[in-house]
Amino acid sequence: MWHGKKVAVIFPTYNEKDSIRRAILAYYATGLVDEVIVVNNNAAPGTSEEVAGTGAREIFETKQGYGNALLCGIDNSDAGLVIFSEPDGTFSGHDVIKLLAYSDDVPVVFGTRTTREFIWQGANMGKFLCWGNWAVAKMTELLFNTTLLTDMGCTQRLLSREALQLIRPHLSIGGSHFGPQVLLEVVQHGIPFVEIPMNYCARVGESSVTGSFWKAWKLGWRMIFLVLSYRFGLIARERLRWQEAAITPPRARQEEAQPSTESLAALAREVRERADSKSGTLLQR
Ligand SMILES: Nc1nc2c(ncn2[C@@H]2O[C@H](COP(=O)(O)OP(=O)(O)OP(=O)(O)O)[C@@H](O)[C@H]2O)c(=O)[nH]1
Ligand SMILES: [Mg+2]
Repeated sequence: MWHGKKVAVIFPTYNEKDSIRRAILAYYATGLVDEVIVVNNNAAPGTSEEVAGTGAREIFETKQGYGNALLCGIDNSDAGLVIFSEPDGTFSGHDVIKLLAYSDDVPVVFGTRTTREFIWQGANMGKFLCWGNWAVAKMTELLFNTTLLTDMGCTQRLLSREALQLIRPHLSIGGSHFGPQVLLEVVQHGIPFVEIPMNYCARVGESSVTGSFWKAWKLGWRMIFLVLSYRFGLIARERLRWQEAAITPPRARQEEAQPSTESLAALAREVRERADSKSGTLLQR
């Protein structure tokens, strides 16, 4: 739970049998996650056995692809805050609190894996992937004149239910470039967002997408083509913009909940008094 909102994590799974159990437990161990939804996308044999007993809810999507798996998870969740992630050991449950902290201010929080201090040894984030993701993100930022972006391919992110409801009818990509489509729909709907660094670790097991140079190269060009298609209206659709949808943004809700100066002063006094009495007790000892 986060400020009265249910928190769900969606883990699509295809080839993460050896890491999924640990990932689920790590996210639950934060004490902030109410539900982990595992979307079994014709996953490796033995995956269900690893999920059993962790408390996660396993659902099945037979249509192959990262996007299809995520869409199935979204449609089967009623949480107020939904975190997309991967159970391959690359992301850390520790970052859940960072995503949630920013969700107080914005309805969408994207992760970035291009901050040097957060890239761990053995992570699949060499120069080609790092600069490639950065370049496509910068291209998007410039073409849409939007908020700072530094990673087009980070799959750990948080979306509020309101943001998801707005963009859901527009999400159509079943494959790996579903992630960039979510980002572009958020931008096109004018939904406020921020991008924050995520810890990025070595993958457990074989990567089936960005582990191969040529697959990553192809995905890169597909992302560029997608960005250009959005920018030049090839995917023109009527969209209800965030502001027109009259959804109370989280920041406004925060402002409403701002305590008065008087009550803040009383609180500060109380904290000071408590600190004074505590140090008095220590001195007496
Ligand atoms: N390859 C593949 N992945 C799928 C499929 N359905 C869901 N996924 C999920 O998509 C995510 C990305 O696949 P990975 O093999 O981790 O690819 P990767 O090379 O690590 O790619 P990135 O995580 O984007 O860097 C994983 O969480 C998979 O579980 C599918 O049909 N094929
Ligand atoms: Mg991965």
